[in-house]
Amino acid sequence: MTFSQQPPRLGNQYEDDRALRSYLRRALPPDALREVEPALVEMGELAGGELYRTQLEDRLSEPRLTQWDAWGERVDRIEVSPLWRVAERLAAELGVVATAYERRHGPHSRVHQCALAYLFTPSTDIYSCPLAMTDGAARALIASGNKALVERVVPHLTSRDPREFWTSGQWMTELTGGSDVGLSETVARRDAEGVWRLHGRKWFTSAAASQVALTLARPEGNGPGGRGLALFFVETRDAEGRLRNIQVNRLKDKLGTRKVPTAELTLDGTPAVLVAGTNEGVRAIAPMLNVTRLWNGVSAAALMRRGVALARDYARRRTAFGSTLAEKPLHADTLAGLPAEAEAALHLAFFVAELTGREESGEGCEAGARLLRLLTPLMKLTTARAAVAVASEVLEAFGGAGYVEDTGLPVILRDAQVLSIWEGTTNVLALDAMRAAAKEDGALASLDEEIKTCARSVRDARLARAAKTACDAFTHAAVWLDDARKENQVTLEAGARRFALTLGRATALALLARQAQWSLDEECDARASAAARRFALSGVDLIVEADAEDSFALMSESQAN
Ligand code: MFK
Repeated sequence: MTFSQQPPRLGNQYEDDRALRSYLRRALPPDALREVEPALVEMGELAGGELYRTQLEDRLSEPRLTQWDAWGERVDRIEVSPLWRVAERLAAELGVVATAYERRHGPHSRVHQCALAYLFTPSTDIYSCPLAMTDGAARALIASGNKALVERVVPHLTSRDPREFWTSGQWMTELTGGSDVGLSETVARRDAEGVWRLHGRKWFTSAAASQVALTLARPEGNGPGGRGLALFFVETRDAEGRLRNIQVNRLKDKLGTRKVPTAELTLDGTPAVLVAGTNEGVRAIAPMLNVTRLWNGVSAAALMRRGVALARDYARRRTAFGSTLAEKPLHADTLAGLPAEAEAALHLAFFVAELTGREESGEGCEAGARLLRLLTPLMKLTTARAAVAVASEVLEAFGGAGYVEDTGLPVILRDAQVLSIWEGTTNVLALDAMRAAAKEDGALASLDEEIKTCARSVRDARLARAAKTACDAFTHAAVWLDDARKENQVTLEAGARRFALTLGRATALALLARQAQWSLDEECDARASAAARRFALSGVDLIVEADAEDSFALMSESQAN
């Protein structure tokens, strides 16, 4: 008989997710969990069923830009893929943004919303991008205190009615670069009627098909740098559906996120509304960045979980050398590191969601706000790096099939790769975290206390060793920071990434250990404990005394140095 290989299959992605369900049982009050669970079961069913099937069928379709109509009129119409059209409707109806603003469960609403996003994301080919920016725009507008915009725009961004629902873009990156936003060259001028008009080029505008966008521009006469920029709100089309003095020059040809219509735009007198003052635009857009960074972390955990679910299922079906892959010690050992990373990322991202929810519902405190400011970049960079590594290993777990496009597997790696690039690269966020640690008095001490509190909740002896790894890694990083601050700026900056990753991984481990003890006690389940112990062996303390001079020497390749 000819051998025939079975593809991996997915079940209900909520019901099958032991780590998510266990976390929600611990983190949510029982009545809140009872109320939100039906929506999560529904989303899990869609994600493992209809949406997943549509995703595989829709694999080859990509957004299309039509610049001219048949009669020579410039139209710049972007059509998104069929999967994205379904995703837009479902996202509105199922409240993937709205849940966080309806606040049915007070501070827990963010956790509820992130759980929906976590289930929705892996089956919708990064439709999480426009949703993240929409959520971020709602947050930034609310934080701005601009009553007129809040009343007119936020109800659309947070609507459950697909006919009313708007998504928002986040137009920041220009030709001058995506990290040093203060170099932006787009100029804002007031016309004779007093309307602000934007002139410039935006070089990397994700989800360009959105109805509205938040963007930065320099009011004429302002000084240089981020402080001279202002935050503007743009409605992309007029009542007839024509773009408002915006040209879509082309869509980017990217490695991944191929369903996301990322565009290069020219703004040629685009009317815009000032959101919050004529300067300090970077500060004004920061609430948006923090929300999109939270989505980034939730998406990283979600993509890892998807890869793990597929690789595990396949390992039970695939037979080679006389047994299934799941029965092979080396395969099991290799795969074990992946759920450990995914589970740790889940706890880190959802802890930031908890802190965010507390802030948003007015139940936060100053210490919580400082911790959130420090942990957001740490969480984003830590989970993103893990997602790239896990996605790569997932593909290898399938052998050659993982390298073949119509299995639907390679896209996981390509899409994961963006997570460590957009919304701040690993290095930019490591430096941001370093600045936050210096500026936010007591943030590091609060993080230390959080890690120690988690460790103190652990009683199981083997788990306690894992928790100690987290505490020791934090202490080593803190000692390194003190020494590096005394030494010089070069040492400090050169080590920022190792410092940030050590803090991020130590926090993730401590949170996972706390969950694992709870799971041992309340669920008699040792799997979270196994994940924590495995994670503790997988590089938590990354601090080393690397010589910055060596690094600069290695930058040069020529004979003469
Ligand atoms: C899967 C879902 C994922 C989501 C999809 C998203 C797709 C979107 C695609 C994109 O748009 S990618 C482009 C995103 N771009 C970035 O993330 C920018 C990366 N660069 C940085 O984050 C830089 O650190 C930064 C631009 C902020 C540096 O600019 P500046 O001009 O040097 O600002 P500075 O001096 O650091 O900060 C100015 C003020 O803002 C300071 O406050 P004060 O004026 O009170 O001193 C900062 O403390 C504050 N600030 C900066 N970042 C903050 C913040 N406050 C709170 N939170 C932050 N994150």
